[in-house]
Amino acid sequence: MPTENYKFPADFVWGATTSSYQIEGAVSEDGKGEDIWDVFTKEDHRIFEHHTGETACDHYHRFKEDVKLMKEIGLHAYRFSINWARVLPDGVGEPNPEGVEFYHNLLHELHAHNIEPVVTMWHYDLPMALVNKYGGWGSRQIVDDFEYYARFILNEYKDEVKYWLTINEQSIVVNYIDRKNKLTNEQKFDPKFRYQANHYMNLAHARAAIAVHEIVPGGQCGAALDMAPYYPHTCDPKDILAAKNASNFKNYFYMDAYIRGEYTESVLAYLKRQGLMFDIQPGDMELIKKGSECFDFLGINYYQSACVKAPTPGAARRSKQNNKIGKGGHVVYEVQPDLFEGCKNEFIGDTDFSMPIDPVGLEYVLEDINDRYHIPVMICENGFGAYDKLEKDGSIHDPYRIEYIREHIKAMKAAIANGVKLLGYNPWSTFDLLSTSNGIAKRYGFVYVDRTDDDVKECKRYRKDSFYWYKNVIATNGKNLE
Ligand code: BGP
Repeated sequence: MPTENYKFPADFVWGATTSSYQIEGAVSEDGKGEDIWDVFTKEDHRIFEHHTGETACDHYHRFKEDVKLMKEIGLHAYRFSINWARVLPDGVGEPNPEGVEFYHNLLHELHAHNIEPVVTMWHYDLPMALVNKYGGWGSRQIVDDFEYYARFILNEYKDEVKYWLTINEQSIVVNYIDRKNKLTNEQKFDPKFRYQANHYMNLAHARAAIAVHEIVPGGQCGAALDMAPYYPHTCDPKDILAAKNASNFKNYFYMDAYIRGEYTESVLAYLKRQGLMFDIQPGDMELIKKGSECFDFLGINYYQSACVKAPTPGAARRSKQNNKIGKGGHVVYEVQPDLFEGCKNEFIGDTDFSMPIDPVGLEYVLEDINDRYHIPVMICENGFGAYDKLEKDGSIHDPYRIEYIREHIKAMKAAIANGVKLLGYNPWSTFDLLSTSNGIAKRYGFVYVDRTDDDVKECKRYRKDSFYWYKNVIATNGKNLE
């Protein structure tokens, strides 16, 4: 039977995704503590043209209307994150009752509409209090404090949430350490810092995963990793070796820690050779191993694939940068000295923001993960960022988004046909929200939020064409993709 004729299992979960800072707004209301995004969006203008999440999509005040829209589209699940500093303004210690209540109210609303919550504990927005106290992920103390936070929210919401994701896109936080964190100067110029921070994240994740199993009846724990397959530029064995190196360095290094409870040996050897090795204390690897025994499913955020070749001798280390202006071109490719160098894949096109569009890559990563780890997977993000236009009659025509999601759903069918245990699909994003790189102008949602980067207007919600299309996909359990 051709793979396109395969069906999604009857219990397949169709959902959609957001994250707290990008959607909530109300950044200084009702006792919320400051988080790193509150600070660096203003100070260093980290988001294109100085945009902040002060209002975002005003979800904090409109969550009831938003949950009704989720119900209308037919979502089985909604993935969102808890803002750590909203519930624990100082990162640890005294909780903020109004913040705690906000998430109870949201969860109550979701359950009243029969929508399963999938909750991320930490999606980039670290409390500033912990950065001021000891430099955030730069100190081992964060492992205890993350566990404190995890245990607090698990005890608080254990009867309302079964699916927990500990950390969003750890590999992105590590690879873009200066863009996703508020760093001290010392941290900024310490090349080892990101790998030490990564080790602390693995310890923190392990403590939280153990806590999910201890506290939540029937709790399921995962983490959401950004995932791109790394293709060789040519069949020159040096390019093929570069692609293998990139897969180890960018993907397996993180998955091996979560799922197998160990570090990928070739990556450790490379870090040692480059003078970038981090400190591992006695007991750390035992904890990471124990955490892996509590890891039930892998969340993956899939947007794009990547292409690499043998590194140019002597090329300096740098990370990838897509264009921010939405006009194509302007990509700076990643270089890891003596390991691999990014380059353009001539076989696939890309978005106006230079993200390669590659549905086949989704099938590739899903099957690769299944063959290597035999673990259930939940797609936690996948989506198309574009400039959408609100027409005078309130319609928004986004055929490019429908096309993108349709092709990725076909890839999911093929992966299921090839044995992948796919739990669900949560495209990014439920509503338009603040892009971490491009502000509100780059939109991903099924629901259009009427505001611009300069004028928050009333944030009125409008249904896009993709809203009606996805509704029909869900209603037919992925059968009707037209
Ligand atoms: C993922 C993040 C999301 C979201 C998305 C879109 O990496 O988990 O938080 O930001 O990418 O990317 P961007 O915000 O750069 O447009």
